[in-house]
Amino acid sequence: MKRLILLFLSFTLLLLSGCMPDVRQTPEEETTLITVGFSQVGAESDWRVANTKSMRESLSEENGFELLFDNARQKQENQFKAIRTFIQQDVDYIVLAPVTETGWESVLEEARAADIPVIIVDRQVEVSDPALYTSWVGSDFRKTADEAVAWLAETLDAREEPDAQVQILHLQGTPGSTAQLQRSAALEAGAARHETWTITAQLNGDFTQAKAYEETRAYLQGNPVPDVVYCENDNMCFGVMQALDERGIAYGTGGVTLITFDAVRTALSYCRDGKIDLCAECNPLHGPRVRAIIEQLERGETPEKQSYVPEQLFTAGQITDELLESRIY
Ligand code: GYE
Repeated sequence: MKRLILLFLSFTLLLLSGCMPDVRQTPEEETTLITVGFSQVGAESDWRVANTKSMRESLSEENGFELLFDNARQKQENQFKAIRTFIQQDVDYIVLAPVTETGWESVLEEARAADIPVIIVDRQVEVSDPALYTSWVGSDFRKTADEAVAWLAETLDAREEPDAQVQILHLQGTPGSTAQLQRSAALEAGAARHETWTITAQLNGDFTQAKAYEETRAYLQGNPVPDVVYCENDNMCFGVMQALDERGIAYGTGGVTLITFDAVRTALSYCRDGKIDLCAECNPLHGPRVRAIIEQLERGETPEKQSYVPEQLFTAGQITDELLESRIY
């Protein structure tokens, strides 16, 4: 493995050459930085921006790392390019936040052949040989989404007419990403269990506000107002709110029920104000966890193969000023 070695040789040379005759010669010092290539999905959402910040802060020079960062702009081929560049640069570790689950075998084989450990963050990779990556850290997407769907079932049951038909509009994230697959599967399973629930449409908002707004706007032009909108992330929920606002359709308390994932501060504050009904948390602060994994590997220890971050659901009553102030994303 390569290390970026900063020898204070030039300093010593200056001393020897007599340029700084009054400064006493220090023993030769060595600073070793661990080089990490990080292939990030993009900057599509507030969650993603917070995730990038967390990674940059943890894998900083101060903490002993040299971070090579690549923004793939939500394209897998850009991630392939970035990883191959990291391999050429002979980095010590590769961190990959994969855009989708499939298609990683070859490039991960190349990293393995170069003897570079790969740590996966956030979404998962589907590979035949799990030894192709060292460790994964992220959310239990299915568990949190099942909890959100259970909340919806309870909320609908508590309505005056629990047997009324429920029309659900479903805003999906990037197709084939773990966050999309598992959040979608939870809702689909919920709909299969409840005869009264109908998913009226599944719109691809690609986890962005702009796309969700466009899709919802077009949908509302030709369809009845849904009872529930299930948004697979906060930014798509903001896009939905924009489209509903434009048509003067009420949402939140007394209007269309809005469910969203991530629970970034802006979404939590809408939730506290009764505009969003449920925020299902997804924690983006993976930087310290990735740093800890690398440090374990440096010590020759074996990190957990998979580690999940703890998360919870929020409704208005649970959102205090202190929570909003202390929320760093
Ligand atoms: O929910 C969304 C982001 O993969 C958990 O990606 C992540 C998702 C997150 O764009 O906001």
